[in-house]
Amino acid sequence: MSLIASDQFRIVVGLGKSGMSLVRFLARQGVRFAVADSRVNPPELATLQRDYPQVEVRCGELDAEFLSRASELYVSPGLAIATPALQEAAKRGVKLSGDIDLFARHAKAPIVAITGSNAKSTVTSLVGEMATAAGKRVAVGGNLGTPALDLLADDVELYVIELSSFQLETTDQLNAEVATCLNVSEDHMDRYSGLPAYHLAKHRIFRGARQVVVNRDDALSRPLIGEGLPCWTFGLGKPDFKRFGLLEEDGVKHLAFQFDKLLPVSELKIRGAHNQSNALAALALGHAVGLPFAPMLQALKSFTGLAHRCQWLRERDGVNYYDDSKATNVGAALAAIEGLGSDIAGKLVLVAGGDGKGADFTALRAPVERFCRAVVLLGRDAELLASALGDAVPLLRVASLEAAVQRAAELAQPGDAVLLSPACASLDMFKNFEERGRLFAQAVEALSR
Ligand code: UMA
Ligand code: ADP
Repeated sequence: MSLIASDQFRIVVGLGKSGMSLVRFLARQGVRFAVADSRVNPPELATLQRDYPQVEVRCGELDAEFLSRASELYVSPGLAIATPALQEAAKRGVKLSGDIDLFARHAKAPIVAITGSNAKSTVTSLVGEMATAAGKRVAVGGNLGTPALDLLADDVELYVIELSSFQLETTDQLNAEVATCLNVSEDHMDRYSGLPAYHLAKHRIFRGARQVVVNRDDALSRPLIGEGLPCWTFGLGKPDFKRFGLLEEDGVKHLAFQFDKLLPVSELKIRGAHNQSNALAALALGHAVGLPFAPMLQALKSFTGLAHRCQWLRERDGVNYYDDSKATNVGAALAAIEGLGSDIAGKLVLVAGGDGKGADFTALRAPVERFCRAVVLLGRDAELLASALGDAVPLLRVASLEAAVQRAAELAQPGDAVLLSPACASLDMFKNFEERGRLFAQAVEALSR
């Protein structure tokens, strides 16, 4: 049975991955709808015209008059709800909603909901692997991989969903079985008025949640709403009742719950303190939905990490090369610089820069001074980064990733690591962070043996 009234007219705004998943969903429900996109040639236009030729689609500048004919707009996450045509329609009484709200209303199995400025994809994938190891029929997606509406199926036993602040802005009520905001640091400042607005959007994840998971090391992860809900916490300190943490015995650190050791951290294949925190977050979420410890620990032991997240590429002349292209904000780059920097004998040669999304780079100065031999800068906001880093270490400017790798290889000494961790989005020079990471890896591979 459909939970949306079929007598009203709706418009899907945006024809990318989310828009196309909405089209498929609404068509299945037999709802009347049209599609609009502000781009002249949106990515899924050909697919829509091939599979749904009867659906009206309007491309190019959004028309408030047209949008106001709908009872509800399903707005894609890439489009800010502050967009004037959307605001005009809202003023005329049109409801602004999104794919996640529809997903939440139609999902029949419990939802594990994960947001945060960083570590979302790693923790989402880990919980997915844990549920699979526990024999659950699990569907994993959202901001990561498959759009949420495409995951809906009757035989799914558990949904593990990564959510961005953009998706949460249009979500009224998620009703997750367990929700977490892993951490909050500055990101997407080109879309929000400041950190408080971004923080508020992220915390919509707790609306209707039955349990919450909180990061003890980040006060901004504590729910603004939902006081009194069952709460599990994780952090790098000692655990306690209902707490996941690290216990040290005879110099060996263990992931632990309450008063019990679970696994020596040396058995994790993902490195660095930030990844120990990620492992603890995944354990807390899995535990909240009743996954047994044995399969969860098995999954943790075999998880090698996702591509482009501090991914080891090769060793050459005693120098290791790492691709952390997914570090698209300052918080992520900080975690990588500190995590890897304190793990190696030598120093880091950092490759950074790109589209800074309005971020303040000042926080990078101290860790760069402590852990880096030099920084190779590229991309649109290279000069902004340069002025934030000042004279902490030598700074070099290059015009391409190939040149960056070449210069970094010349500067690095045995025992050092060359780390691509840009602290910026990739879109000024590349299609996406994956392409940036791939080209970096190719340039590293092309260095002489
Ligand atoms: N756009 C327009 N006009 C429109 C609609 C979109 O110009 O009318 C532009 C947007 O400004 C944006 C681009 O098109 O630059 C893509 O936007 P979209 O909403 O069509 O994106 P989708 O293809 O639907 O992909 C989205 C997520 N993208 C964004 O939020 C920008 C994908 O996350 C997600 O995987 C997908 O839905 C399925 O759920 C990607 C992402 O970069 C990985 N997310 C950001 C992040 O992780 O930091 C939030
Ligand atoms: P997201 O999906 O939120 O972007 P990912 O799991 O893809 O998160 O990781 C993105 C980047 O964030 C990684 O490349 C790494 O540099 C950084 N990172 C990973 N875990 C953490 C953490 N716990 N705290 C801060 N930064 C992290």
